[in-house]
Amino acid sequence: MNSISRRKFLKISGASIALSAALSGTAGTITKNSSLLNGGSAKGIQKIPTYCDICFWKCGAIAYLKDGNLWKVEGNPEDPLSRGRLCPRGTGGVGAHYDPDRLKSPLIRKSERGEEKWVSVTWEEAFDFIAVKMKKIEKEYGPESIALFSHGIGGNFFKHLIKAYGSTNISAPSYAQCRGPRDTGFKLTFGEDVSSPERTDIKNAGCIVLIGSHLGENMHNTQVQEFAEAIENGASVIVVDPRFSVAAGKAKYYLPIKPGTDIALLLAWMNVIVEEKIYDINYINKYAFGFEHFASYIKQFTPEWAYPETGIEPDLIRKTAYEIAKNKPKSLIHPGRHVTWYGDDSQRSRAIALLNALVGSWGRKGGFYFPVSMDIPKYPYPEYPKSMKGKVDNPDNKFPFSNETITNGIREATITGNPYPVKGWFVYATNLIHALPNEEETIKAIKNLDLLVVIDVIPSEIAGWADVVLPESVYLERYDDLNVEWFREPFISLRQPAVESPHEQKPNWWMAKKLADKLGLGHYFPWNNIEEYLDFRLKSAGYSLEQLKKKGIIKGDKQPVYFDEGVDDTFDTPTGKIEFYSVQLAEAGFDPIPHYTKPDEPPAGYFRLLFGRAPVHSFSRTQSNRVLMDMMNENEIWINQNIAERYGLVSGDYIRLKNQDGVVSNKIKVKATERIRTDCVYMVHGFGHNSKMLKFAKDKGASDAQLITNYKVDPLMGGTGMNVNFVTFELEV
Ligand SMILES: Nc1nc2c(c(=O)[nH]1)N[C@H]1C(S)=C(S)[C@@H](COP(=O)(O)OP(=O)(O)OC[C@H]3O[C@@H](n4cnc5c(=O)[nH]c(N)nc54)[C@H](O)[C@@H]3O)O[C@H]1N2
Ligand SMILES: Nc1nc2c(c(=O)[nH]1)N[C@H]1C(S)=C(S)[C@@H](COP(=O)(O)OP(=O)(O)OC[C@H]3O[C@@H](n4cnc5c(=O)[nH]c(N)nc54)[C@H](O)[C@@H]3O)O[C@H]1N2
Ligand code: SF4
Ligand SMILES: [Mo]
Repeated sequence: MNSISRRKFLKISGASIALSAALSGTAGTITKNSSLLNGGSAKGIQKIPTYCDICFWKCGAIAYLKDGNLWKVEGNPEDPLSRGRLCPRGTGGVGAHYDPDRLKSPLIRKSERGEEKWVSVTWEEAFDFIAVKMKKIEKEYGPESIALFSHGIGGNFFKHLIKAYGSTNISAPSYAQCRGPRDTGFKLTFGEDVSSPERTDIKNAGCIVLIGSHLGENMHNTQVQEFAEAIENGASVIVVDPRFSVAAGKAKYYLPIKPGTDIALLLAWMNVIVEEKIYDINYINKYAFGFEHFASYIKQFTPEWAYPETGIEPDLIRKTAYEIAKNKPKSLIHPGRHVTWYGDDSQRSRAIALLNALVGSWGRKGGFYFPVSMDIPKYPYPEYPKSMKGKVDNPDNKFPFSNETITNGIREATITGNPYPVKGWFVYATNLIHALPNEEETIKAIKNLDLLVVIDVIPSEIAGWADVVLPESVYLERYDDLNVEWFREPFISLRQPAVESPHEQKPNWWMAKKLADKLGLGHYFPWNNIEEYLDFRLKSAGYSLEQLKKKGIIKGDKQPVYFDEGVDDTFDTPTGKIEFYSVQLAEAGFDPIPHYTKPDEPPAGYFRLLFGRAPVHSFSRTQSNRVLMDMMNENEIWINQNIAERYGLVSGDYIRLKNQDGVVSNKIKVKATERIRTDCVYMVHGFGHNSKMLKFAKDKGASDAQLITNYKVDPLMGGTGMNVNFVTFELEV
């Protein structure tokens, strides 16, 4: 870790300790009972290993209790993902437990949907209400008419419940609004996707190319640590981003690309590498299918051709192509993660996959390793009922290369009733109002429902639309399913409670089990409590819960992860090779080799709206966390300095943004900067809450989601490209 980020980490842990100390002084007024679970005495320091849930990376953590009160959370040194260090968000995790705006008891709606008027009910009443509605929906429409949206491992028991009920309509925005096109592009090329945590061997790379993926603001912990390590070891970094990101500050080459033109750059890079025969010739001879075809196609896409498209000078395109080729095979063109940008995202991801193939990085040290895991059997549940109707999200296989359920497909079916009606939604740990593009469509779908159940920890916007809200214990207060990780070394980790929930909140497994009983599905939850479930799974692999509780981690034996170490070098594609030419794409009517289309230009006076992450926040889930808000309590709109001057704006002014469809944002603070191109603006995602019950987070900053009324659907897999909205400035606030 470089010195700047190390300082930042220290500053942040200092801040959270101070704040949590202050909070624990008043803990009695905030929480019913913060007392120690895993020991008798409430005196002194207790350490309880668990794993983090401020995002879904699942870093191993240690929760510290001081005199029975939650004090701080640090990295678990035993854990291969955190390597003893949490990111700033994970360190601020204590704020989730102490948040005074938390949901406290189950709620049932008492007026119109979305008005946020509730009666507080008992768990029994809430489950009775839900079960009656579910049975009615099942009788009228069939069990498939209940869908589940769920993000993160906490959703596992609800997934099990919904499958037991007879529906496979289960989806998360982490697919069609996030990594879906990347998975499709890589699978079409190599026969496998890059999974999560990504199989990127960042720490061993000699050259790292970041296309958008803004590591350092995107704080996926292991990747950021490995990125710092690679830089210390002298790796050269190439950053392609319309905005000078934190990562760009570490780059040898920074390419301020015109938004939406990355495919042109990728084609030009591949043109140089192929024409000058600086690719990995042995690797290509051994593994490639359709290379000749590809090589003749790529001839036309010279750096001179790409220059007017991308704004990147031919000389710089050549220099960076040489840099990428020179470091082969330790040249890692990062696949990105949030890649739903312009609707041609699977093809852009395929171009990234092909560039990696040219330099032979797939399966090689410093490129992409093959992740391994421990073999922990699943719980032997009874078989799920078979659905005759199948899934609702992708009628007639409209998106032939989708590998998971498409959130927006379920939403569309809920609006249209095709291919069959969807009448009930369960929403677990995903704030669909902020996560799906076009809020109006989401609300339209919700209005067609007979039942909306939201399981959350705070009164999020989606909870505001619910019929029933179920308050969950935060991750520091509960067990979850085992994390059987796929990584460069095999390990399992445990989430276990460090403190009790302060009010009526309950863990997901308990809710799913109770509801199963009400629905006559108790036999799908044959264990009495989650400890019994976890212990059963662990014992069937020769371990025990007692053993895992001690350190929170059990590691397996080292296994080969590169081709050189003996990993099977076959590819699960139709040809068994790396597909430079894809017959299956051609047969389905798509470009067999990635093709570039010009992005739409912003209308006069408008700027393309770009968005991304801030190091101290996760999505729209941390703006009520007082520790993290202490570090950043609103977002800003990045505007190019010259553009700002033209509008008479200086940093610190407040404006509103108006998009192409006339939607106007909350007021947002201006950041006038040279660090962004003149044709786009940038803001951090997740702010601008409007739920009335989010007393603290409400109206702090503006919401990108609200302005994303337009989206372009990826024809291969149904993902929603969201970087296709334009905004202008309203100076009167
Ligand atoms: N702190 C923090 N870290 C997180 C998360 C979080 O919420 N908070 N979320 C996690 C999750 S789930 C994900 S998916 C990742 C997302 O993180 P990434 O995958 O890194 O997200 P991107 O959308 O690739 O990155 C946004 C960057 O892309 C740039 N960009 C926008 N348009 C273009 C373009 O047309 N071309 C190019 N080359 N660049 C462009 C933007 O300027 C911005 O710098 O972050 C993960 N890490
Ligand atoms: N406009 C826009 N849309 C996006 C993105 C973007 O950058 N901009 N990013 C996309 C990406 S990359 C992704 S991965 C998705 C992420 O999408 P989501 O995962 O849906 O992210 P959030 O909007 O933060 O919703 C998380 C919800 O979970 C709740 N929650 C937090 N902890 C718990 C818990 O312990 N239990 C329960 N039950 N609930 C909990 C939070 O309060 C919040 O309401 O969004 C996608 N959509
Ligand atoms: S990356 Fe940060 S927020 Fe995500 S799990 Fe790890 S420590 Fe927690
Ligand atoms: Mo994501």
